[in-house]
Amino acid sequence: MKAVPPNEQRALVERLTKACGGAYSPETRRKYFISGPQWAAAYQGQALFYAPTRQPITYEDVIRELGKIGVGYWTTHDSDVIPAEHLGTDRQGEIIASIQKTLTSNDVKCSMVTTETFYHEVFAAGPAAESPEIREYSAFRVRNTVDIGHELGASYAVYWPGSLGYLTQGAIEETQTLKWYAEALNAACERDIEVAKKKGRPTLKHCLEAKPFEPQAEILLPTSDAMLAFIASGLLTHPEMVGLNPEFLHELMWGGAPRAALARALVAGKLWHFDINDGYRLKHDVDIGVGLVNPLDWLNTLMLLRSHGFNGPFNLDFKPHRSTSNWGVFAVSFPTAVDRFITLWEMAGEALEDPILREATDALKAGSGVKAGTDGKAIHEANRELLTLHELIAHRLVQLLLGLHRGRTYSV
Ligand code: GLT
Ligand code: MN
Ligand code: MN
Repeated sequence: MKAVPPNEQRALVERLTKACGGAYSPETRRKYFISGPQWAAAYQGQALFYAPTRQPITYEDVIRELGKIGVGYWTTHDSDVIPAEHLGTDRQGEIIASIQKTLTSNDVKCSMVTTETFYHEVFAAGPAAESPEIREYSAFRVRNTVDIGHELGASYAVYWPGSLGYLTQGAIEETQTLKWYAEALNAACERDIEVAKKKGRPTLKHCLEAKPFEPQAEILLPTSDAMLAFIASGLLTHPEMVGLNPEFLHELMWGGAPRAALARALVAGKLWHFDINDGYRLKHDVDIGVGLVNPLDWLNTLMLLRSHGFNGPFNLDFKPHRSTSNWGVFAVSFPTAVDRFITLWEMAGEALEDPILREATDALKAGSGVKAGTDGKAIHEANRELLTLHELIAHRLVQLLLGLHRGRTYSV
């Protein structure tokens, strides 16, 4: 193939993206509760061993481009859009007003706000450090985020305490640190009740997000299950206002099954918000676009969510590849991520209606009808042929994923 000079590269990427087919219209995309994070779109490709590969972009750029693609919701950290030194000042009010204008003119809504409690140097020892003035600052930050959320019309607040932990143990006392962390969440909930009342709005849904490691080596609340225990621990003054924002990859990172983790959140009534992405088990937080690594796991996960009536928010918490250009972030990363999600979501709906899967799962639940009392061996014998359906169900799901159920085969 001939070399592709710089001025012809976009046209090539565009032509091949189109040739992939399977794209939804912006109107169709807007029918789903899918949100685009400011930090994902503005991510410059940097990491511990990586220099940035993309130029900074603004919230105006992100909101405008999300609107064009058909991502109807936008999410942000406080400090993604307001420099830390302006938080809580008049300048914050001006920035919020300008964001609101940008959102309105692009027909995008702010669905969720979150507080950055990991990047700023004040959080070197985490948001619940020993020093009372650090903890007072954390409380200020989460309360202020609640204010921002109400100003922007959000319904959700997310907390990712990735710096609540340590590199080496012994310096902090874990039970005390957890109590201090709860105090920050209590401060956020109490402020929320006040502001919601004043504004005549419902209170926000406060959602905890777990990640097993990064940036701290050892994390005090490393999994969604640890978060559930924390919510029920008695340390929160308003546990009914606090639920979960699980992230698909964060469950894989500790070796968990995302679908089973979500099931535990569902039975606790705490699945409120969901970060969608993909990646590898027992590795670091690569935040790859949804469905690019584990589409079968995703299909299964969405079947569970659909059958329990969870319709979002689905937050596109992924990092466009470092090799993707600023232009490519909105021409390829976001639209293809949204479209893979919608395809998997619709496929999950079809799978729930699939007559073969239906009959197989119903038959398994009906059992053999043989009354064998307490004779385990006889019970097993009576169900023996029925249980073969487990493997057939797995085959059928792969068929649906690969389109084999529509007669797709490969000739040899
Ligand atoms: C950070 C983290 C994400 C969280 C974000 C919310 S920040 O990028 O890795 O998983 O959802 O604070
Ligand atoms: Mn996340
Ligand atoms: Mn992640």
